[in-house]
Amino acid sequence: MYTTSTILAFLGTSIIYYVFRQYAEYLRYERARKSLGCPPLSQYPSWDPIFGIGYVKAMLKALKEDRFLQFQSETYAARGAKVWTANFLGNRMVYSSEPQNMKAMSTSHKDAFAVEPIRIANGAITPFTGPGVSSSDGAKWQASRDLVKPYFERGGFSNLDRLSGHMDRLIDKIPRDSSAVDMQPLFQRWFLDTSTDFLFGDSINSLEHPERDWPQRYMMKVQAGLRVRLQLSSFLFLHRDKKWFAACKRIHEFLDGYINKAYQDLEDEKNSGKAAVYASGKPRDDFLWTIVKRISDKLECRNELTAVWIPSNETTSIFMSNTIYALARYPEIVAKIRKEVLDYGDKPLTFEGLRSMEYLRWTINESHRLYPVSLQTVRACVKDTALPTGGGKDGKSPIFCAKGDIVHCNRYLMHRDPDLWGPDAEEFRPERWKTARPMWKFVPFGGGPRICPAHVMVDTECSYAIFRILREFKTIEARDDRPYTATMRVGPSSKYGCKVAFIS
Ligand code: HEM
Ligand SMILES: *[C@@H]1O[C@H](CO)[C@@H](O)[C@H](O)[C@H]1NC(C)=O
Ligand SMILES: CC(=O)N[C@H]1CO[C@H](CO)[C@@H](O)[C@@H]1O
Repeated sequence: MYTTSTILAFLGTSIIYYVFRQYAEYLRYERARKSLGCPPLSQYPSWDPIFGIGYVKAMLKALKEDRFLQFQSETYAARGAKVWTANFLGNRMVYSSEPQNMKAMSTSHKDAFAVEPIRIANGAITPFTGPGVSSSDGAKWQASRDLVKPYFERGGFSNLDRLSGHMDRLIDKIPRDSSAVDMQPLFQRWFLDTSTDFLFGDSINSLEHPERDWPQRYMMKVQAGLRVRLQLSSFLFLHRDKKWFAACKRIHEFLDGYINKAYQDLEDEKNSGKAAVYASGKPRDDFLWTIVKRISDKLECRNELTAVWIPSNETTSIFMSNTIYALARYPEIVAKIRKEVLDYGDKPLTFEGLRSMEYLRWTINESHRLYPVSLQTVRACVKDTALPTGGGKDGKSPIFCAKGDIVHCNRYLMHRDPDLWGPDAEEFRPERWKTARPMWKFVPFGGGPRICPAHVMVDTECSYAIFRILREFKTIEARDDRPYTATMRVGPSSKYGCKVAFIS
């Protein structure tokens, strides 16, 4: 039997040990900070120095009330600083909205930062996927990056033919009688169709068969669970959602169907000496096909596939939906793009043709600026370092990032910062791109060696969609008066969708 006094003695020793360890860690932090010449960071106030419950609760509340974007602006504004720190469940978070820090973290200081510790090492995502291009560092990352690169380069430049059939089906779904339509789910299905086509060489065709979008619905469950798990971090054991594990399994089975077929095609190609083709007779050239030729392990193949598939739902489709949402509110911008579209005439639409439409490209950039699909670049700091700016009273001193800190570079705030864009920063005004030289204050796709490999593809697909829609319709009308309300899934998306009418 334990007596009360042994229990008390045990508790007492644990507390003393804890306090000592915290104190030693504090001294180490302070010494390293001073040796790098960094002033202390502005801090989110908290009554609980151990878990930072106050901050955690404020964030969860904002998420629940669909006020996460406002929460970003407010927490920064309340600190009166572009860099600050907070305790989140015992982890030190560093937040920055300074372009120079985004640049340093992505380029010159990139070796002091990593993604594996926050995505893989703690087991957060491993029930679903292993290391792939978006979740690994170092040599493993480089190998995966090389593997996916040729695919995205080719995909971005030459897929207009492949897009056209899916686009025809999307346009067919738009009412011709000026009645309202919610474009958000249509774009999501369009994107599911194009991405399964590009990734696996076989489209789900959910625009014609809406019930077939189940992989996205399961993926949604998987992603919601992943987000919880990534946030729980050291408290991962609390997450035991059976439905989540079941959803992972369904997605694995879905992907394995394609993977098995690809290995079978490869085998047949070897045996027959004839190149694998699609039902249409065209040679196979999808993403999966390029990777099965280089990876013989099925599981590894699936990891590479999911690493590309994870960022693919709700990115391009939400971006397109946001762009149409904005256009529906600016008829004069629509008129200018439509003029470019009509001036292009009937000649076959090419990648270069799309690139030549200046106003359309300005509009695309303006949409990325105001509605960035990815809010922040997040990395774990793996060795003590100083990022260039945002610290001290004048906000110009370097800032200290200690090993173990989780550093967030916020692009949403940067993209709307009047100090960087002028007083009309919040306005949707494509003309600003006539003179804007964005550099690191505009990084919708990140930058440096880890820049989104799909960035050319995304802009091409979005310009293509707008071109085709505006060749068909004269104007777009908003059919929803509520202000844009972002709800957080992978990134922010419009809570009320994108209800508009197209007028021919
Ligand atoms: C509007 C659409 C999209 C936006 C705004 C976007 C943005 C981003 C951003 C900000 C990053 C992080 C860059 C960094 O860490 O510095 C990223 C990484 C990545 N994105 Fe995208 N993305 C989009 C669509 C896509 C699509 C459609 C795919 C795939 C089909 C994709 C695949 C990836 C991959 C694989 C990475 C990881 C790259 C690496 O770590 O080396 N993205 N994206
Ligand atoms: C759009 O932004 C990119 C940076 O992502 C920039 O390189 C490009 O020049 C901009 N395009 C136009 C037309 O201003
Ligand atoms: C996070 C996520 O998975 N989002 C969407 C994926 O696509 C479907 C539509 O097929 C949406 O309903 C999800 O919200």
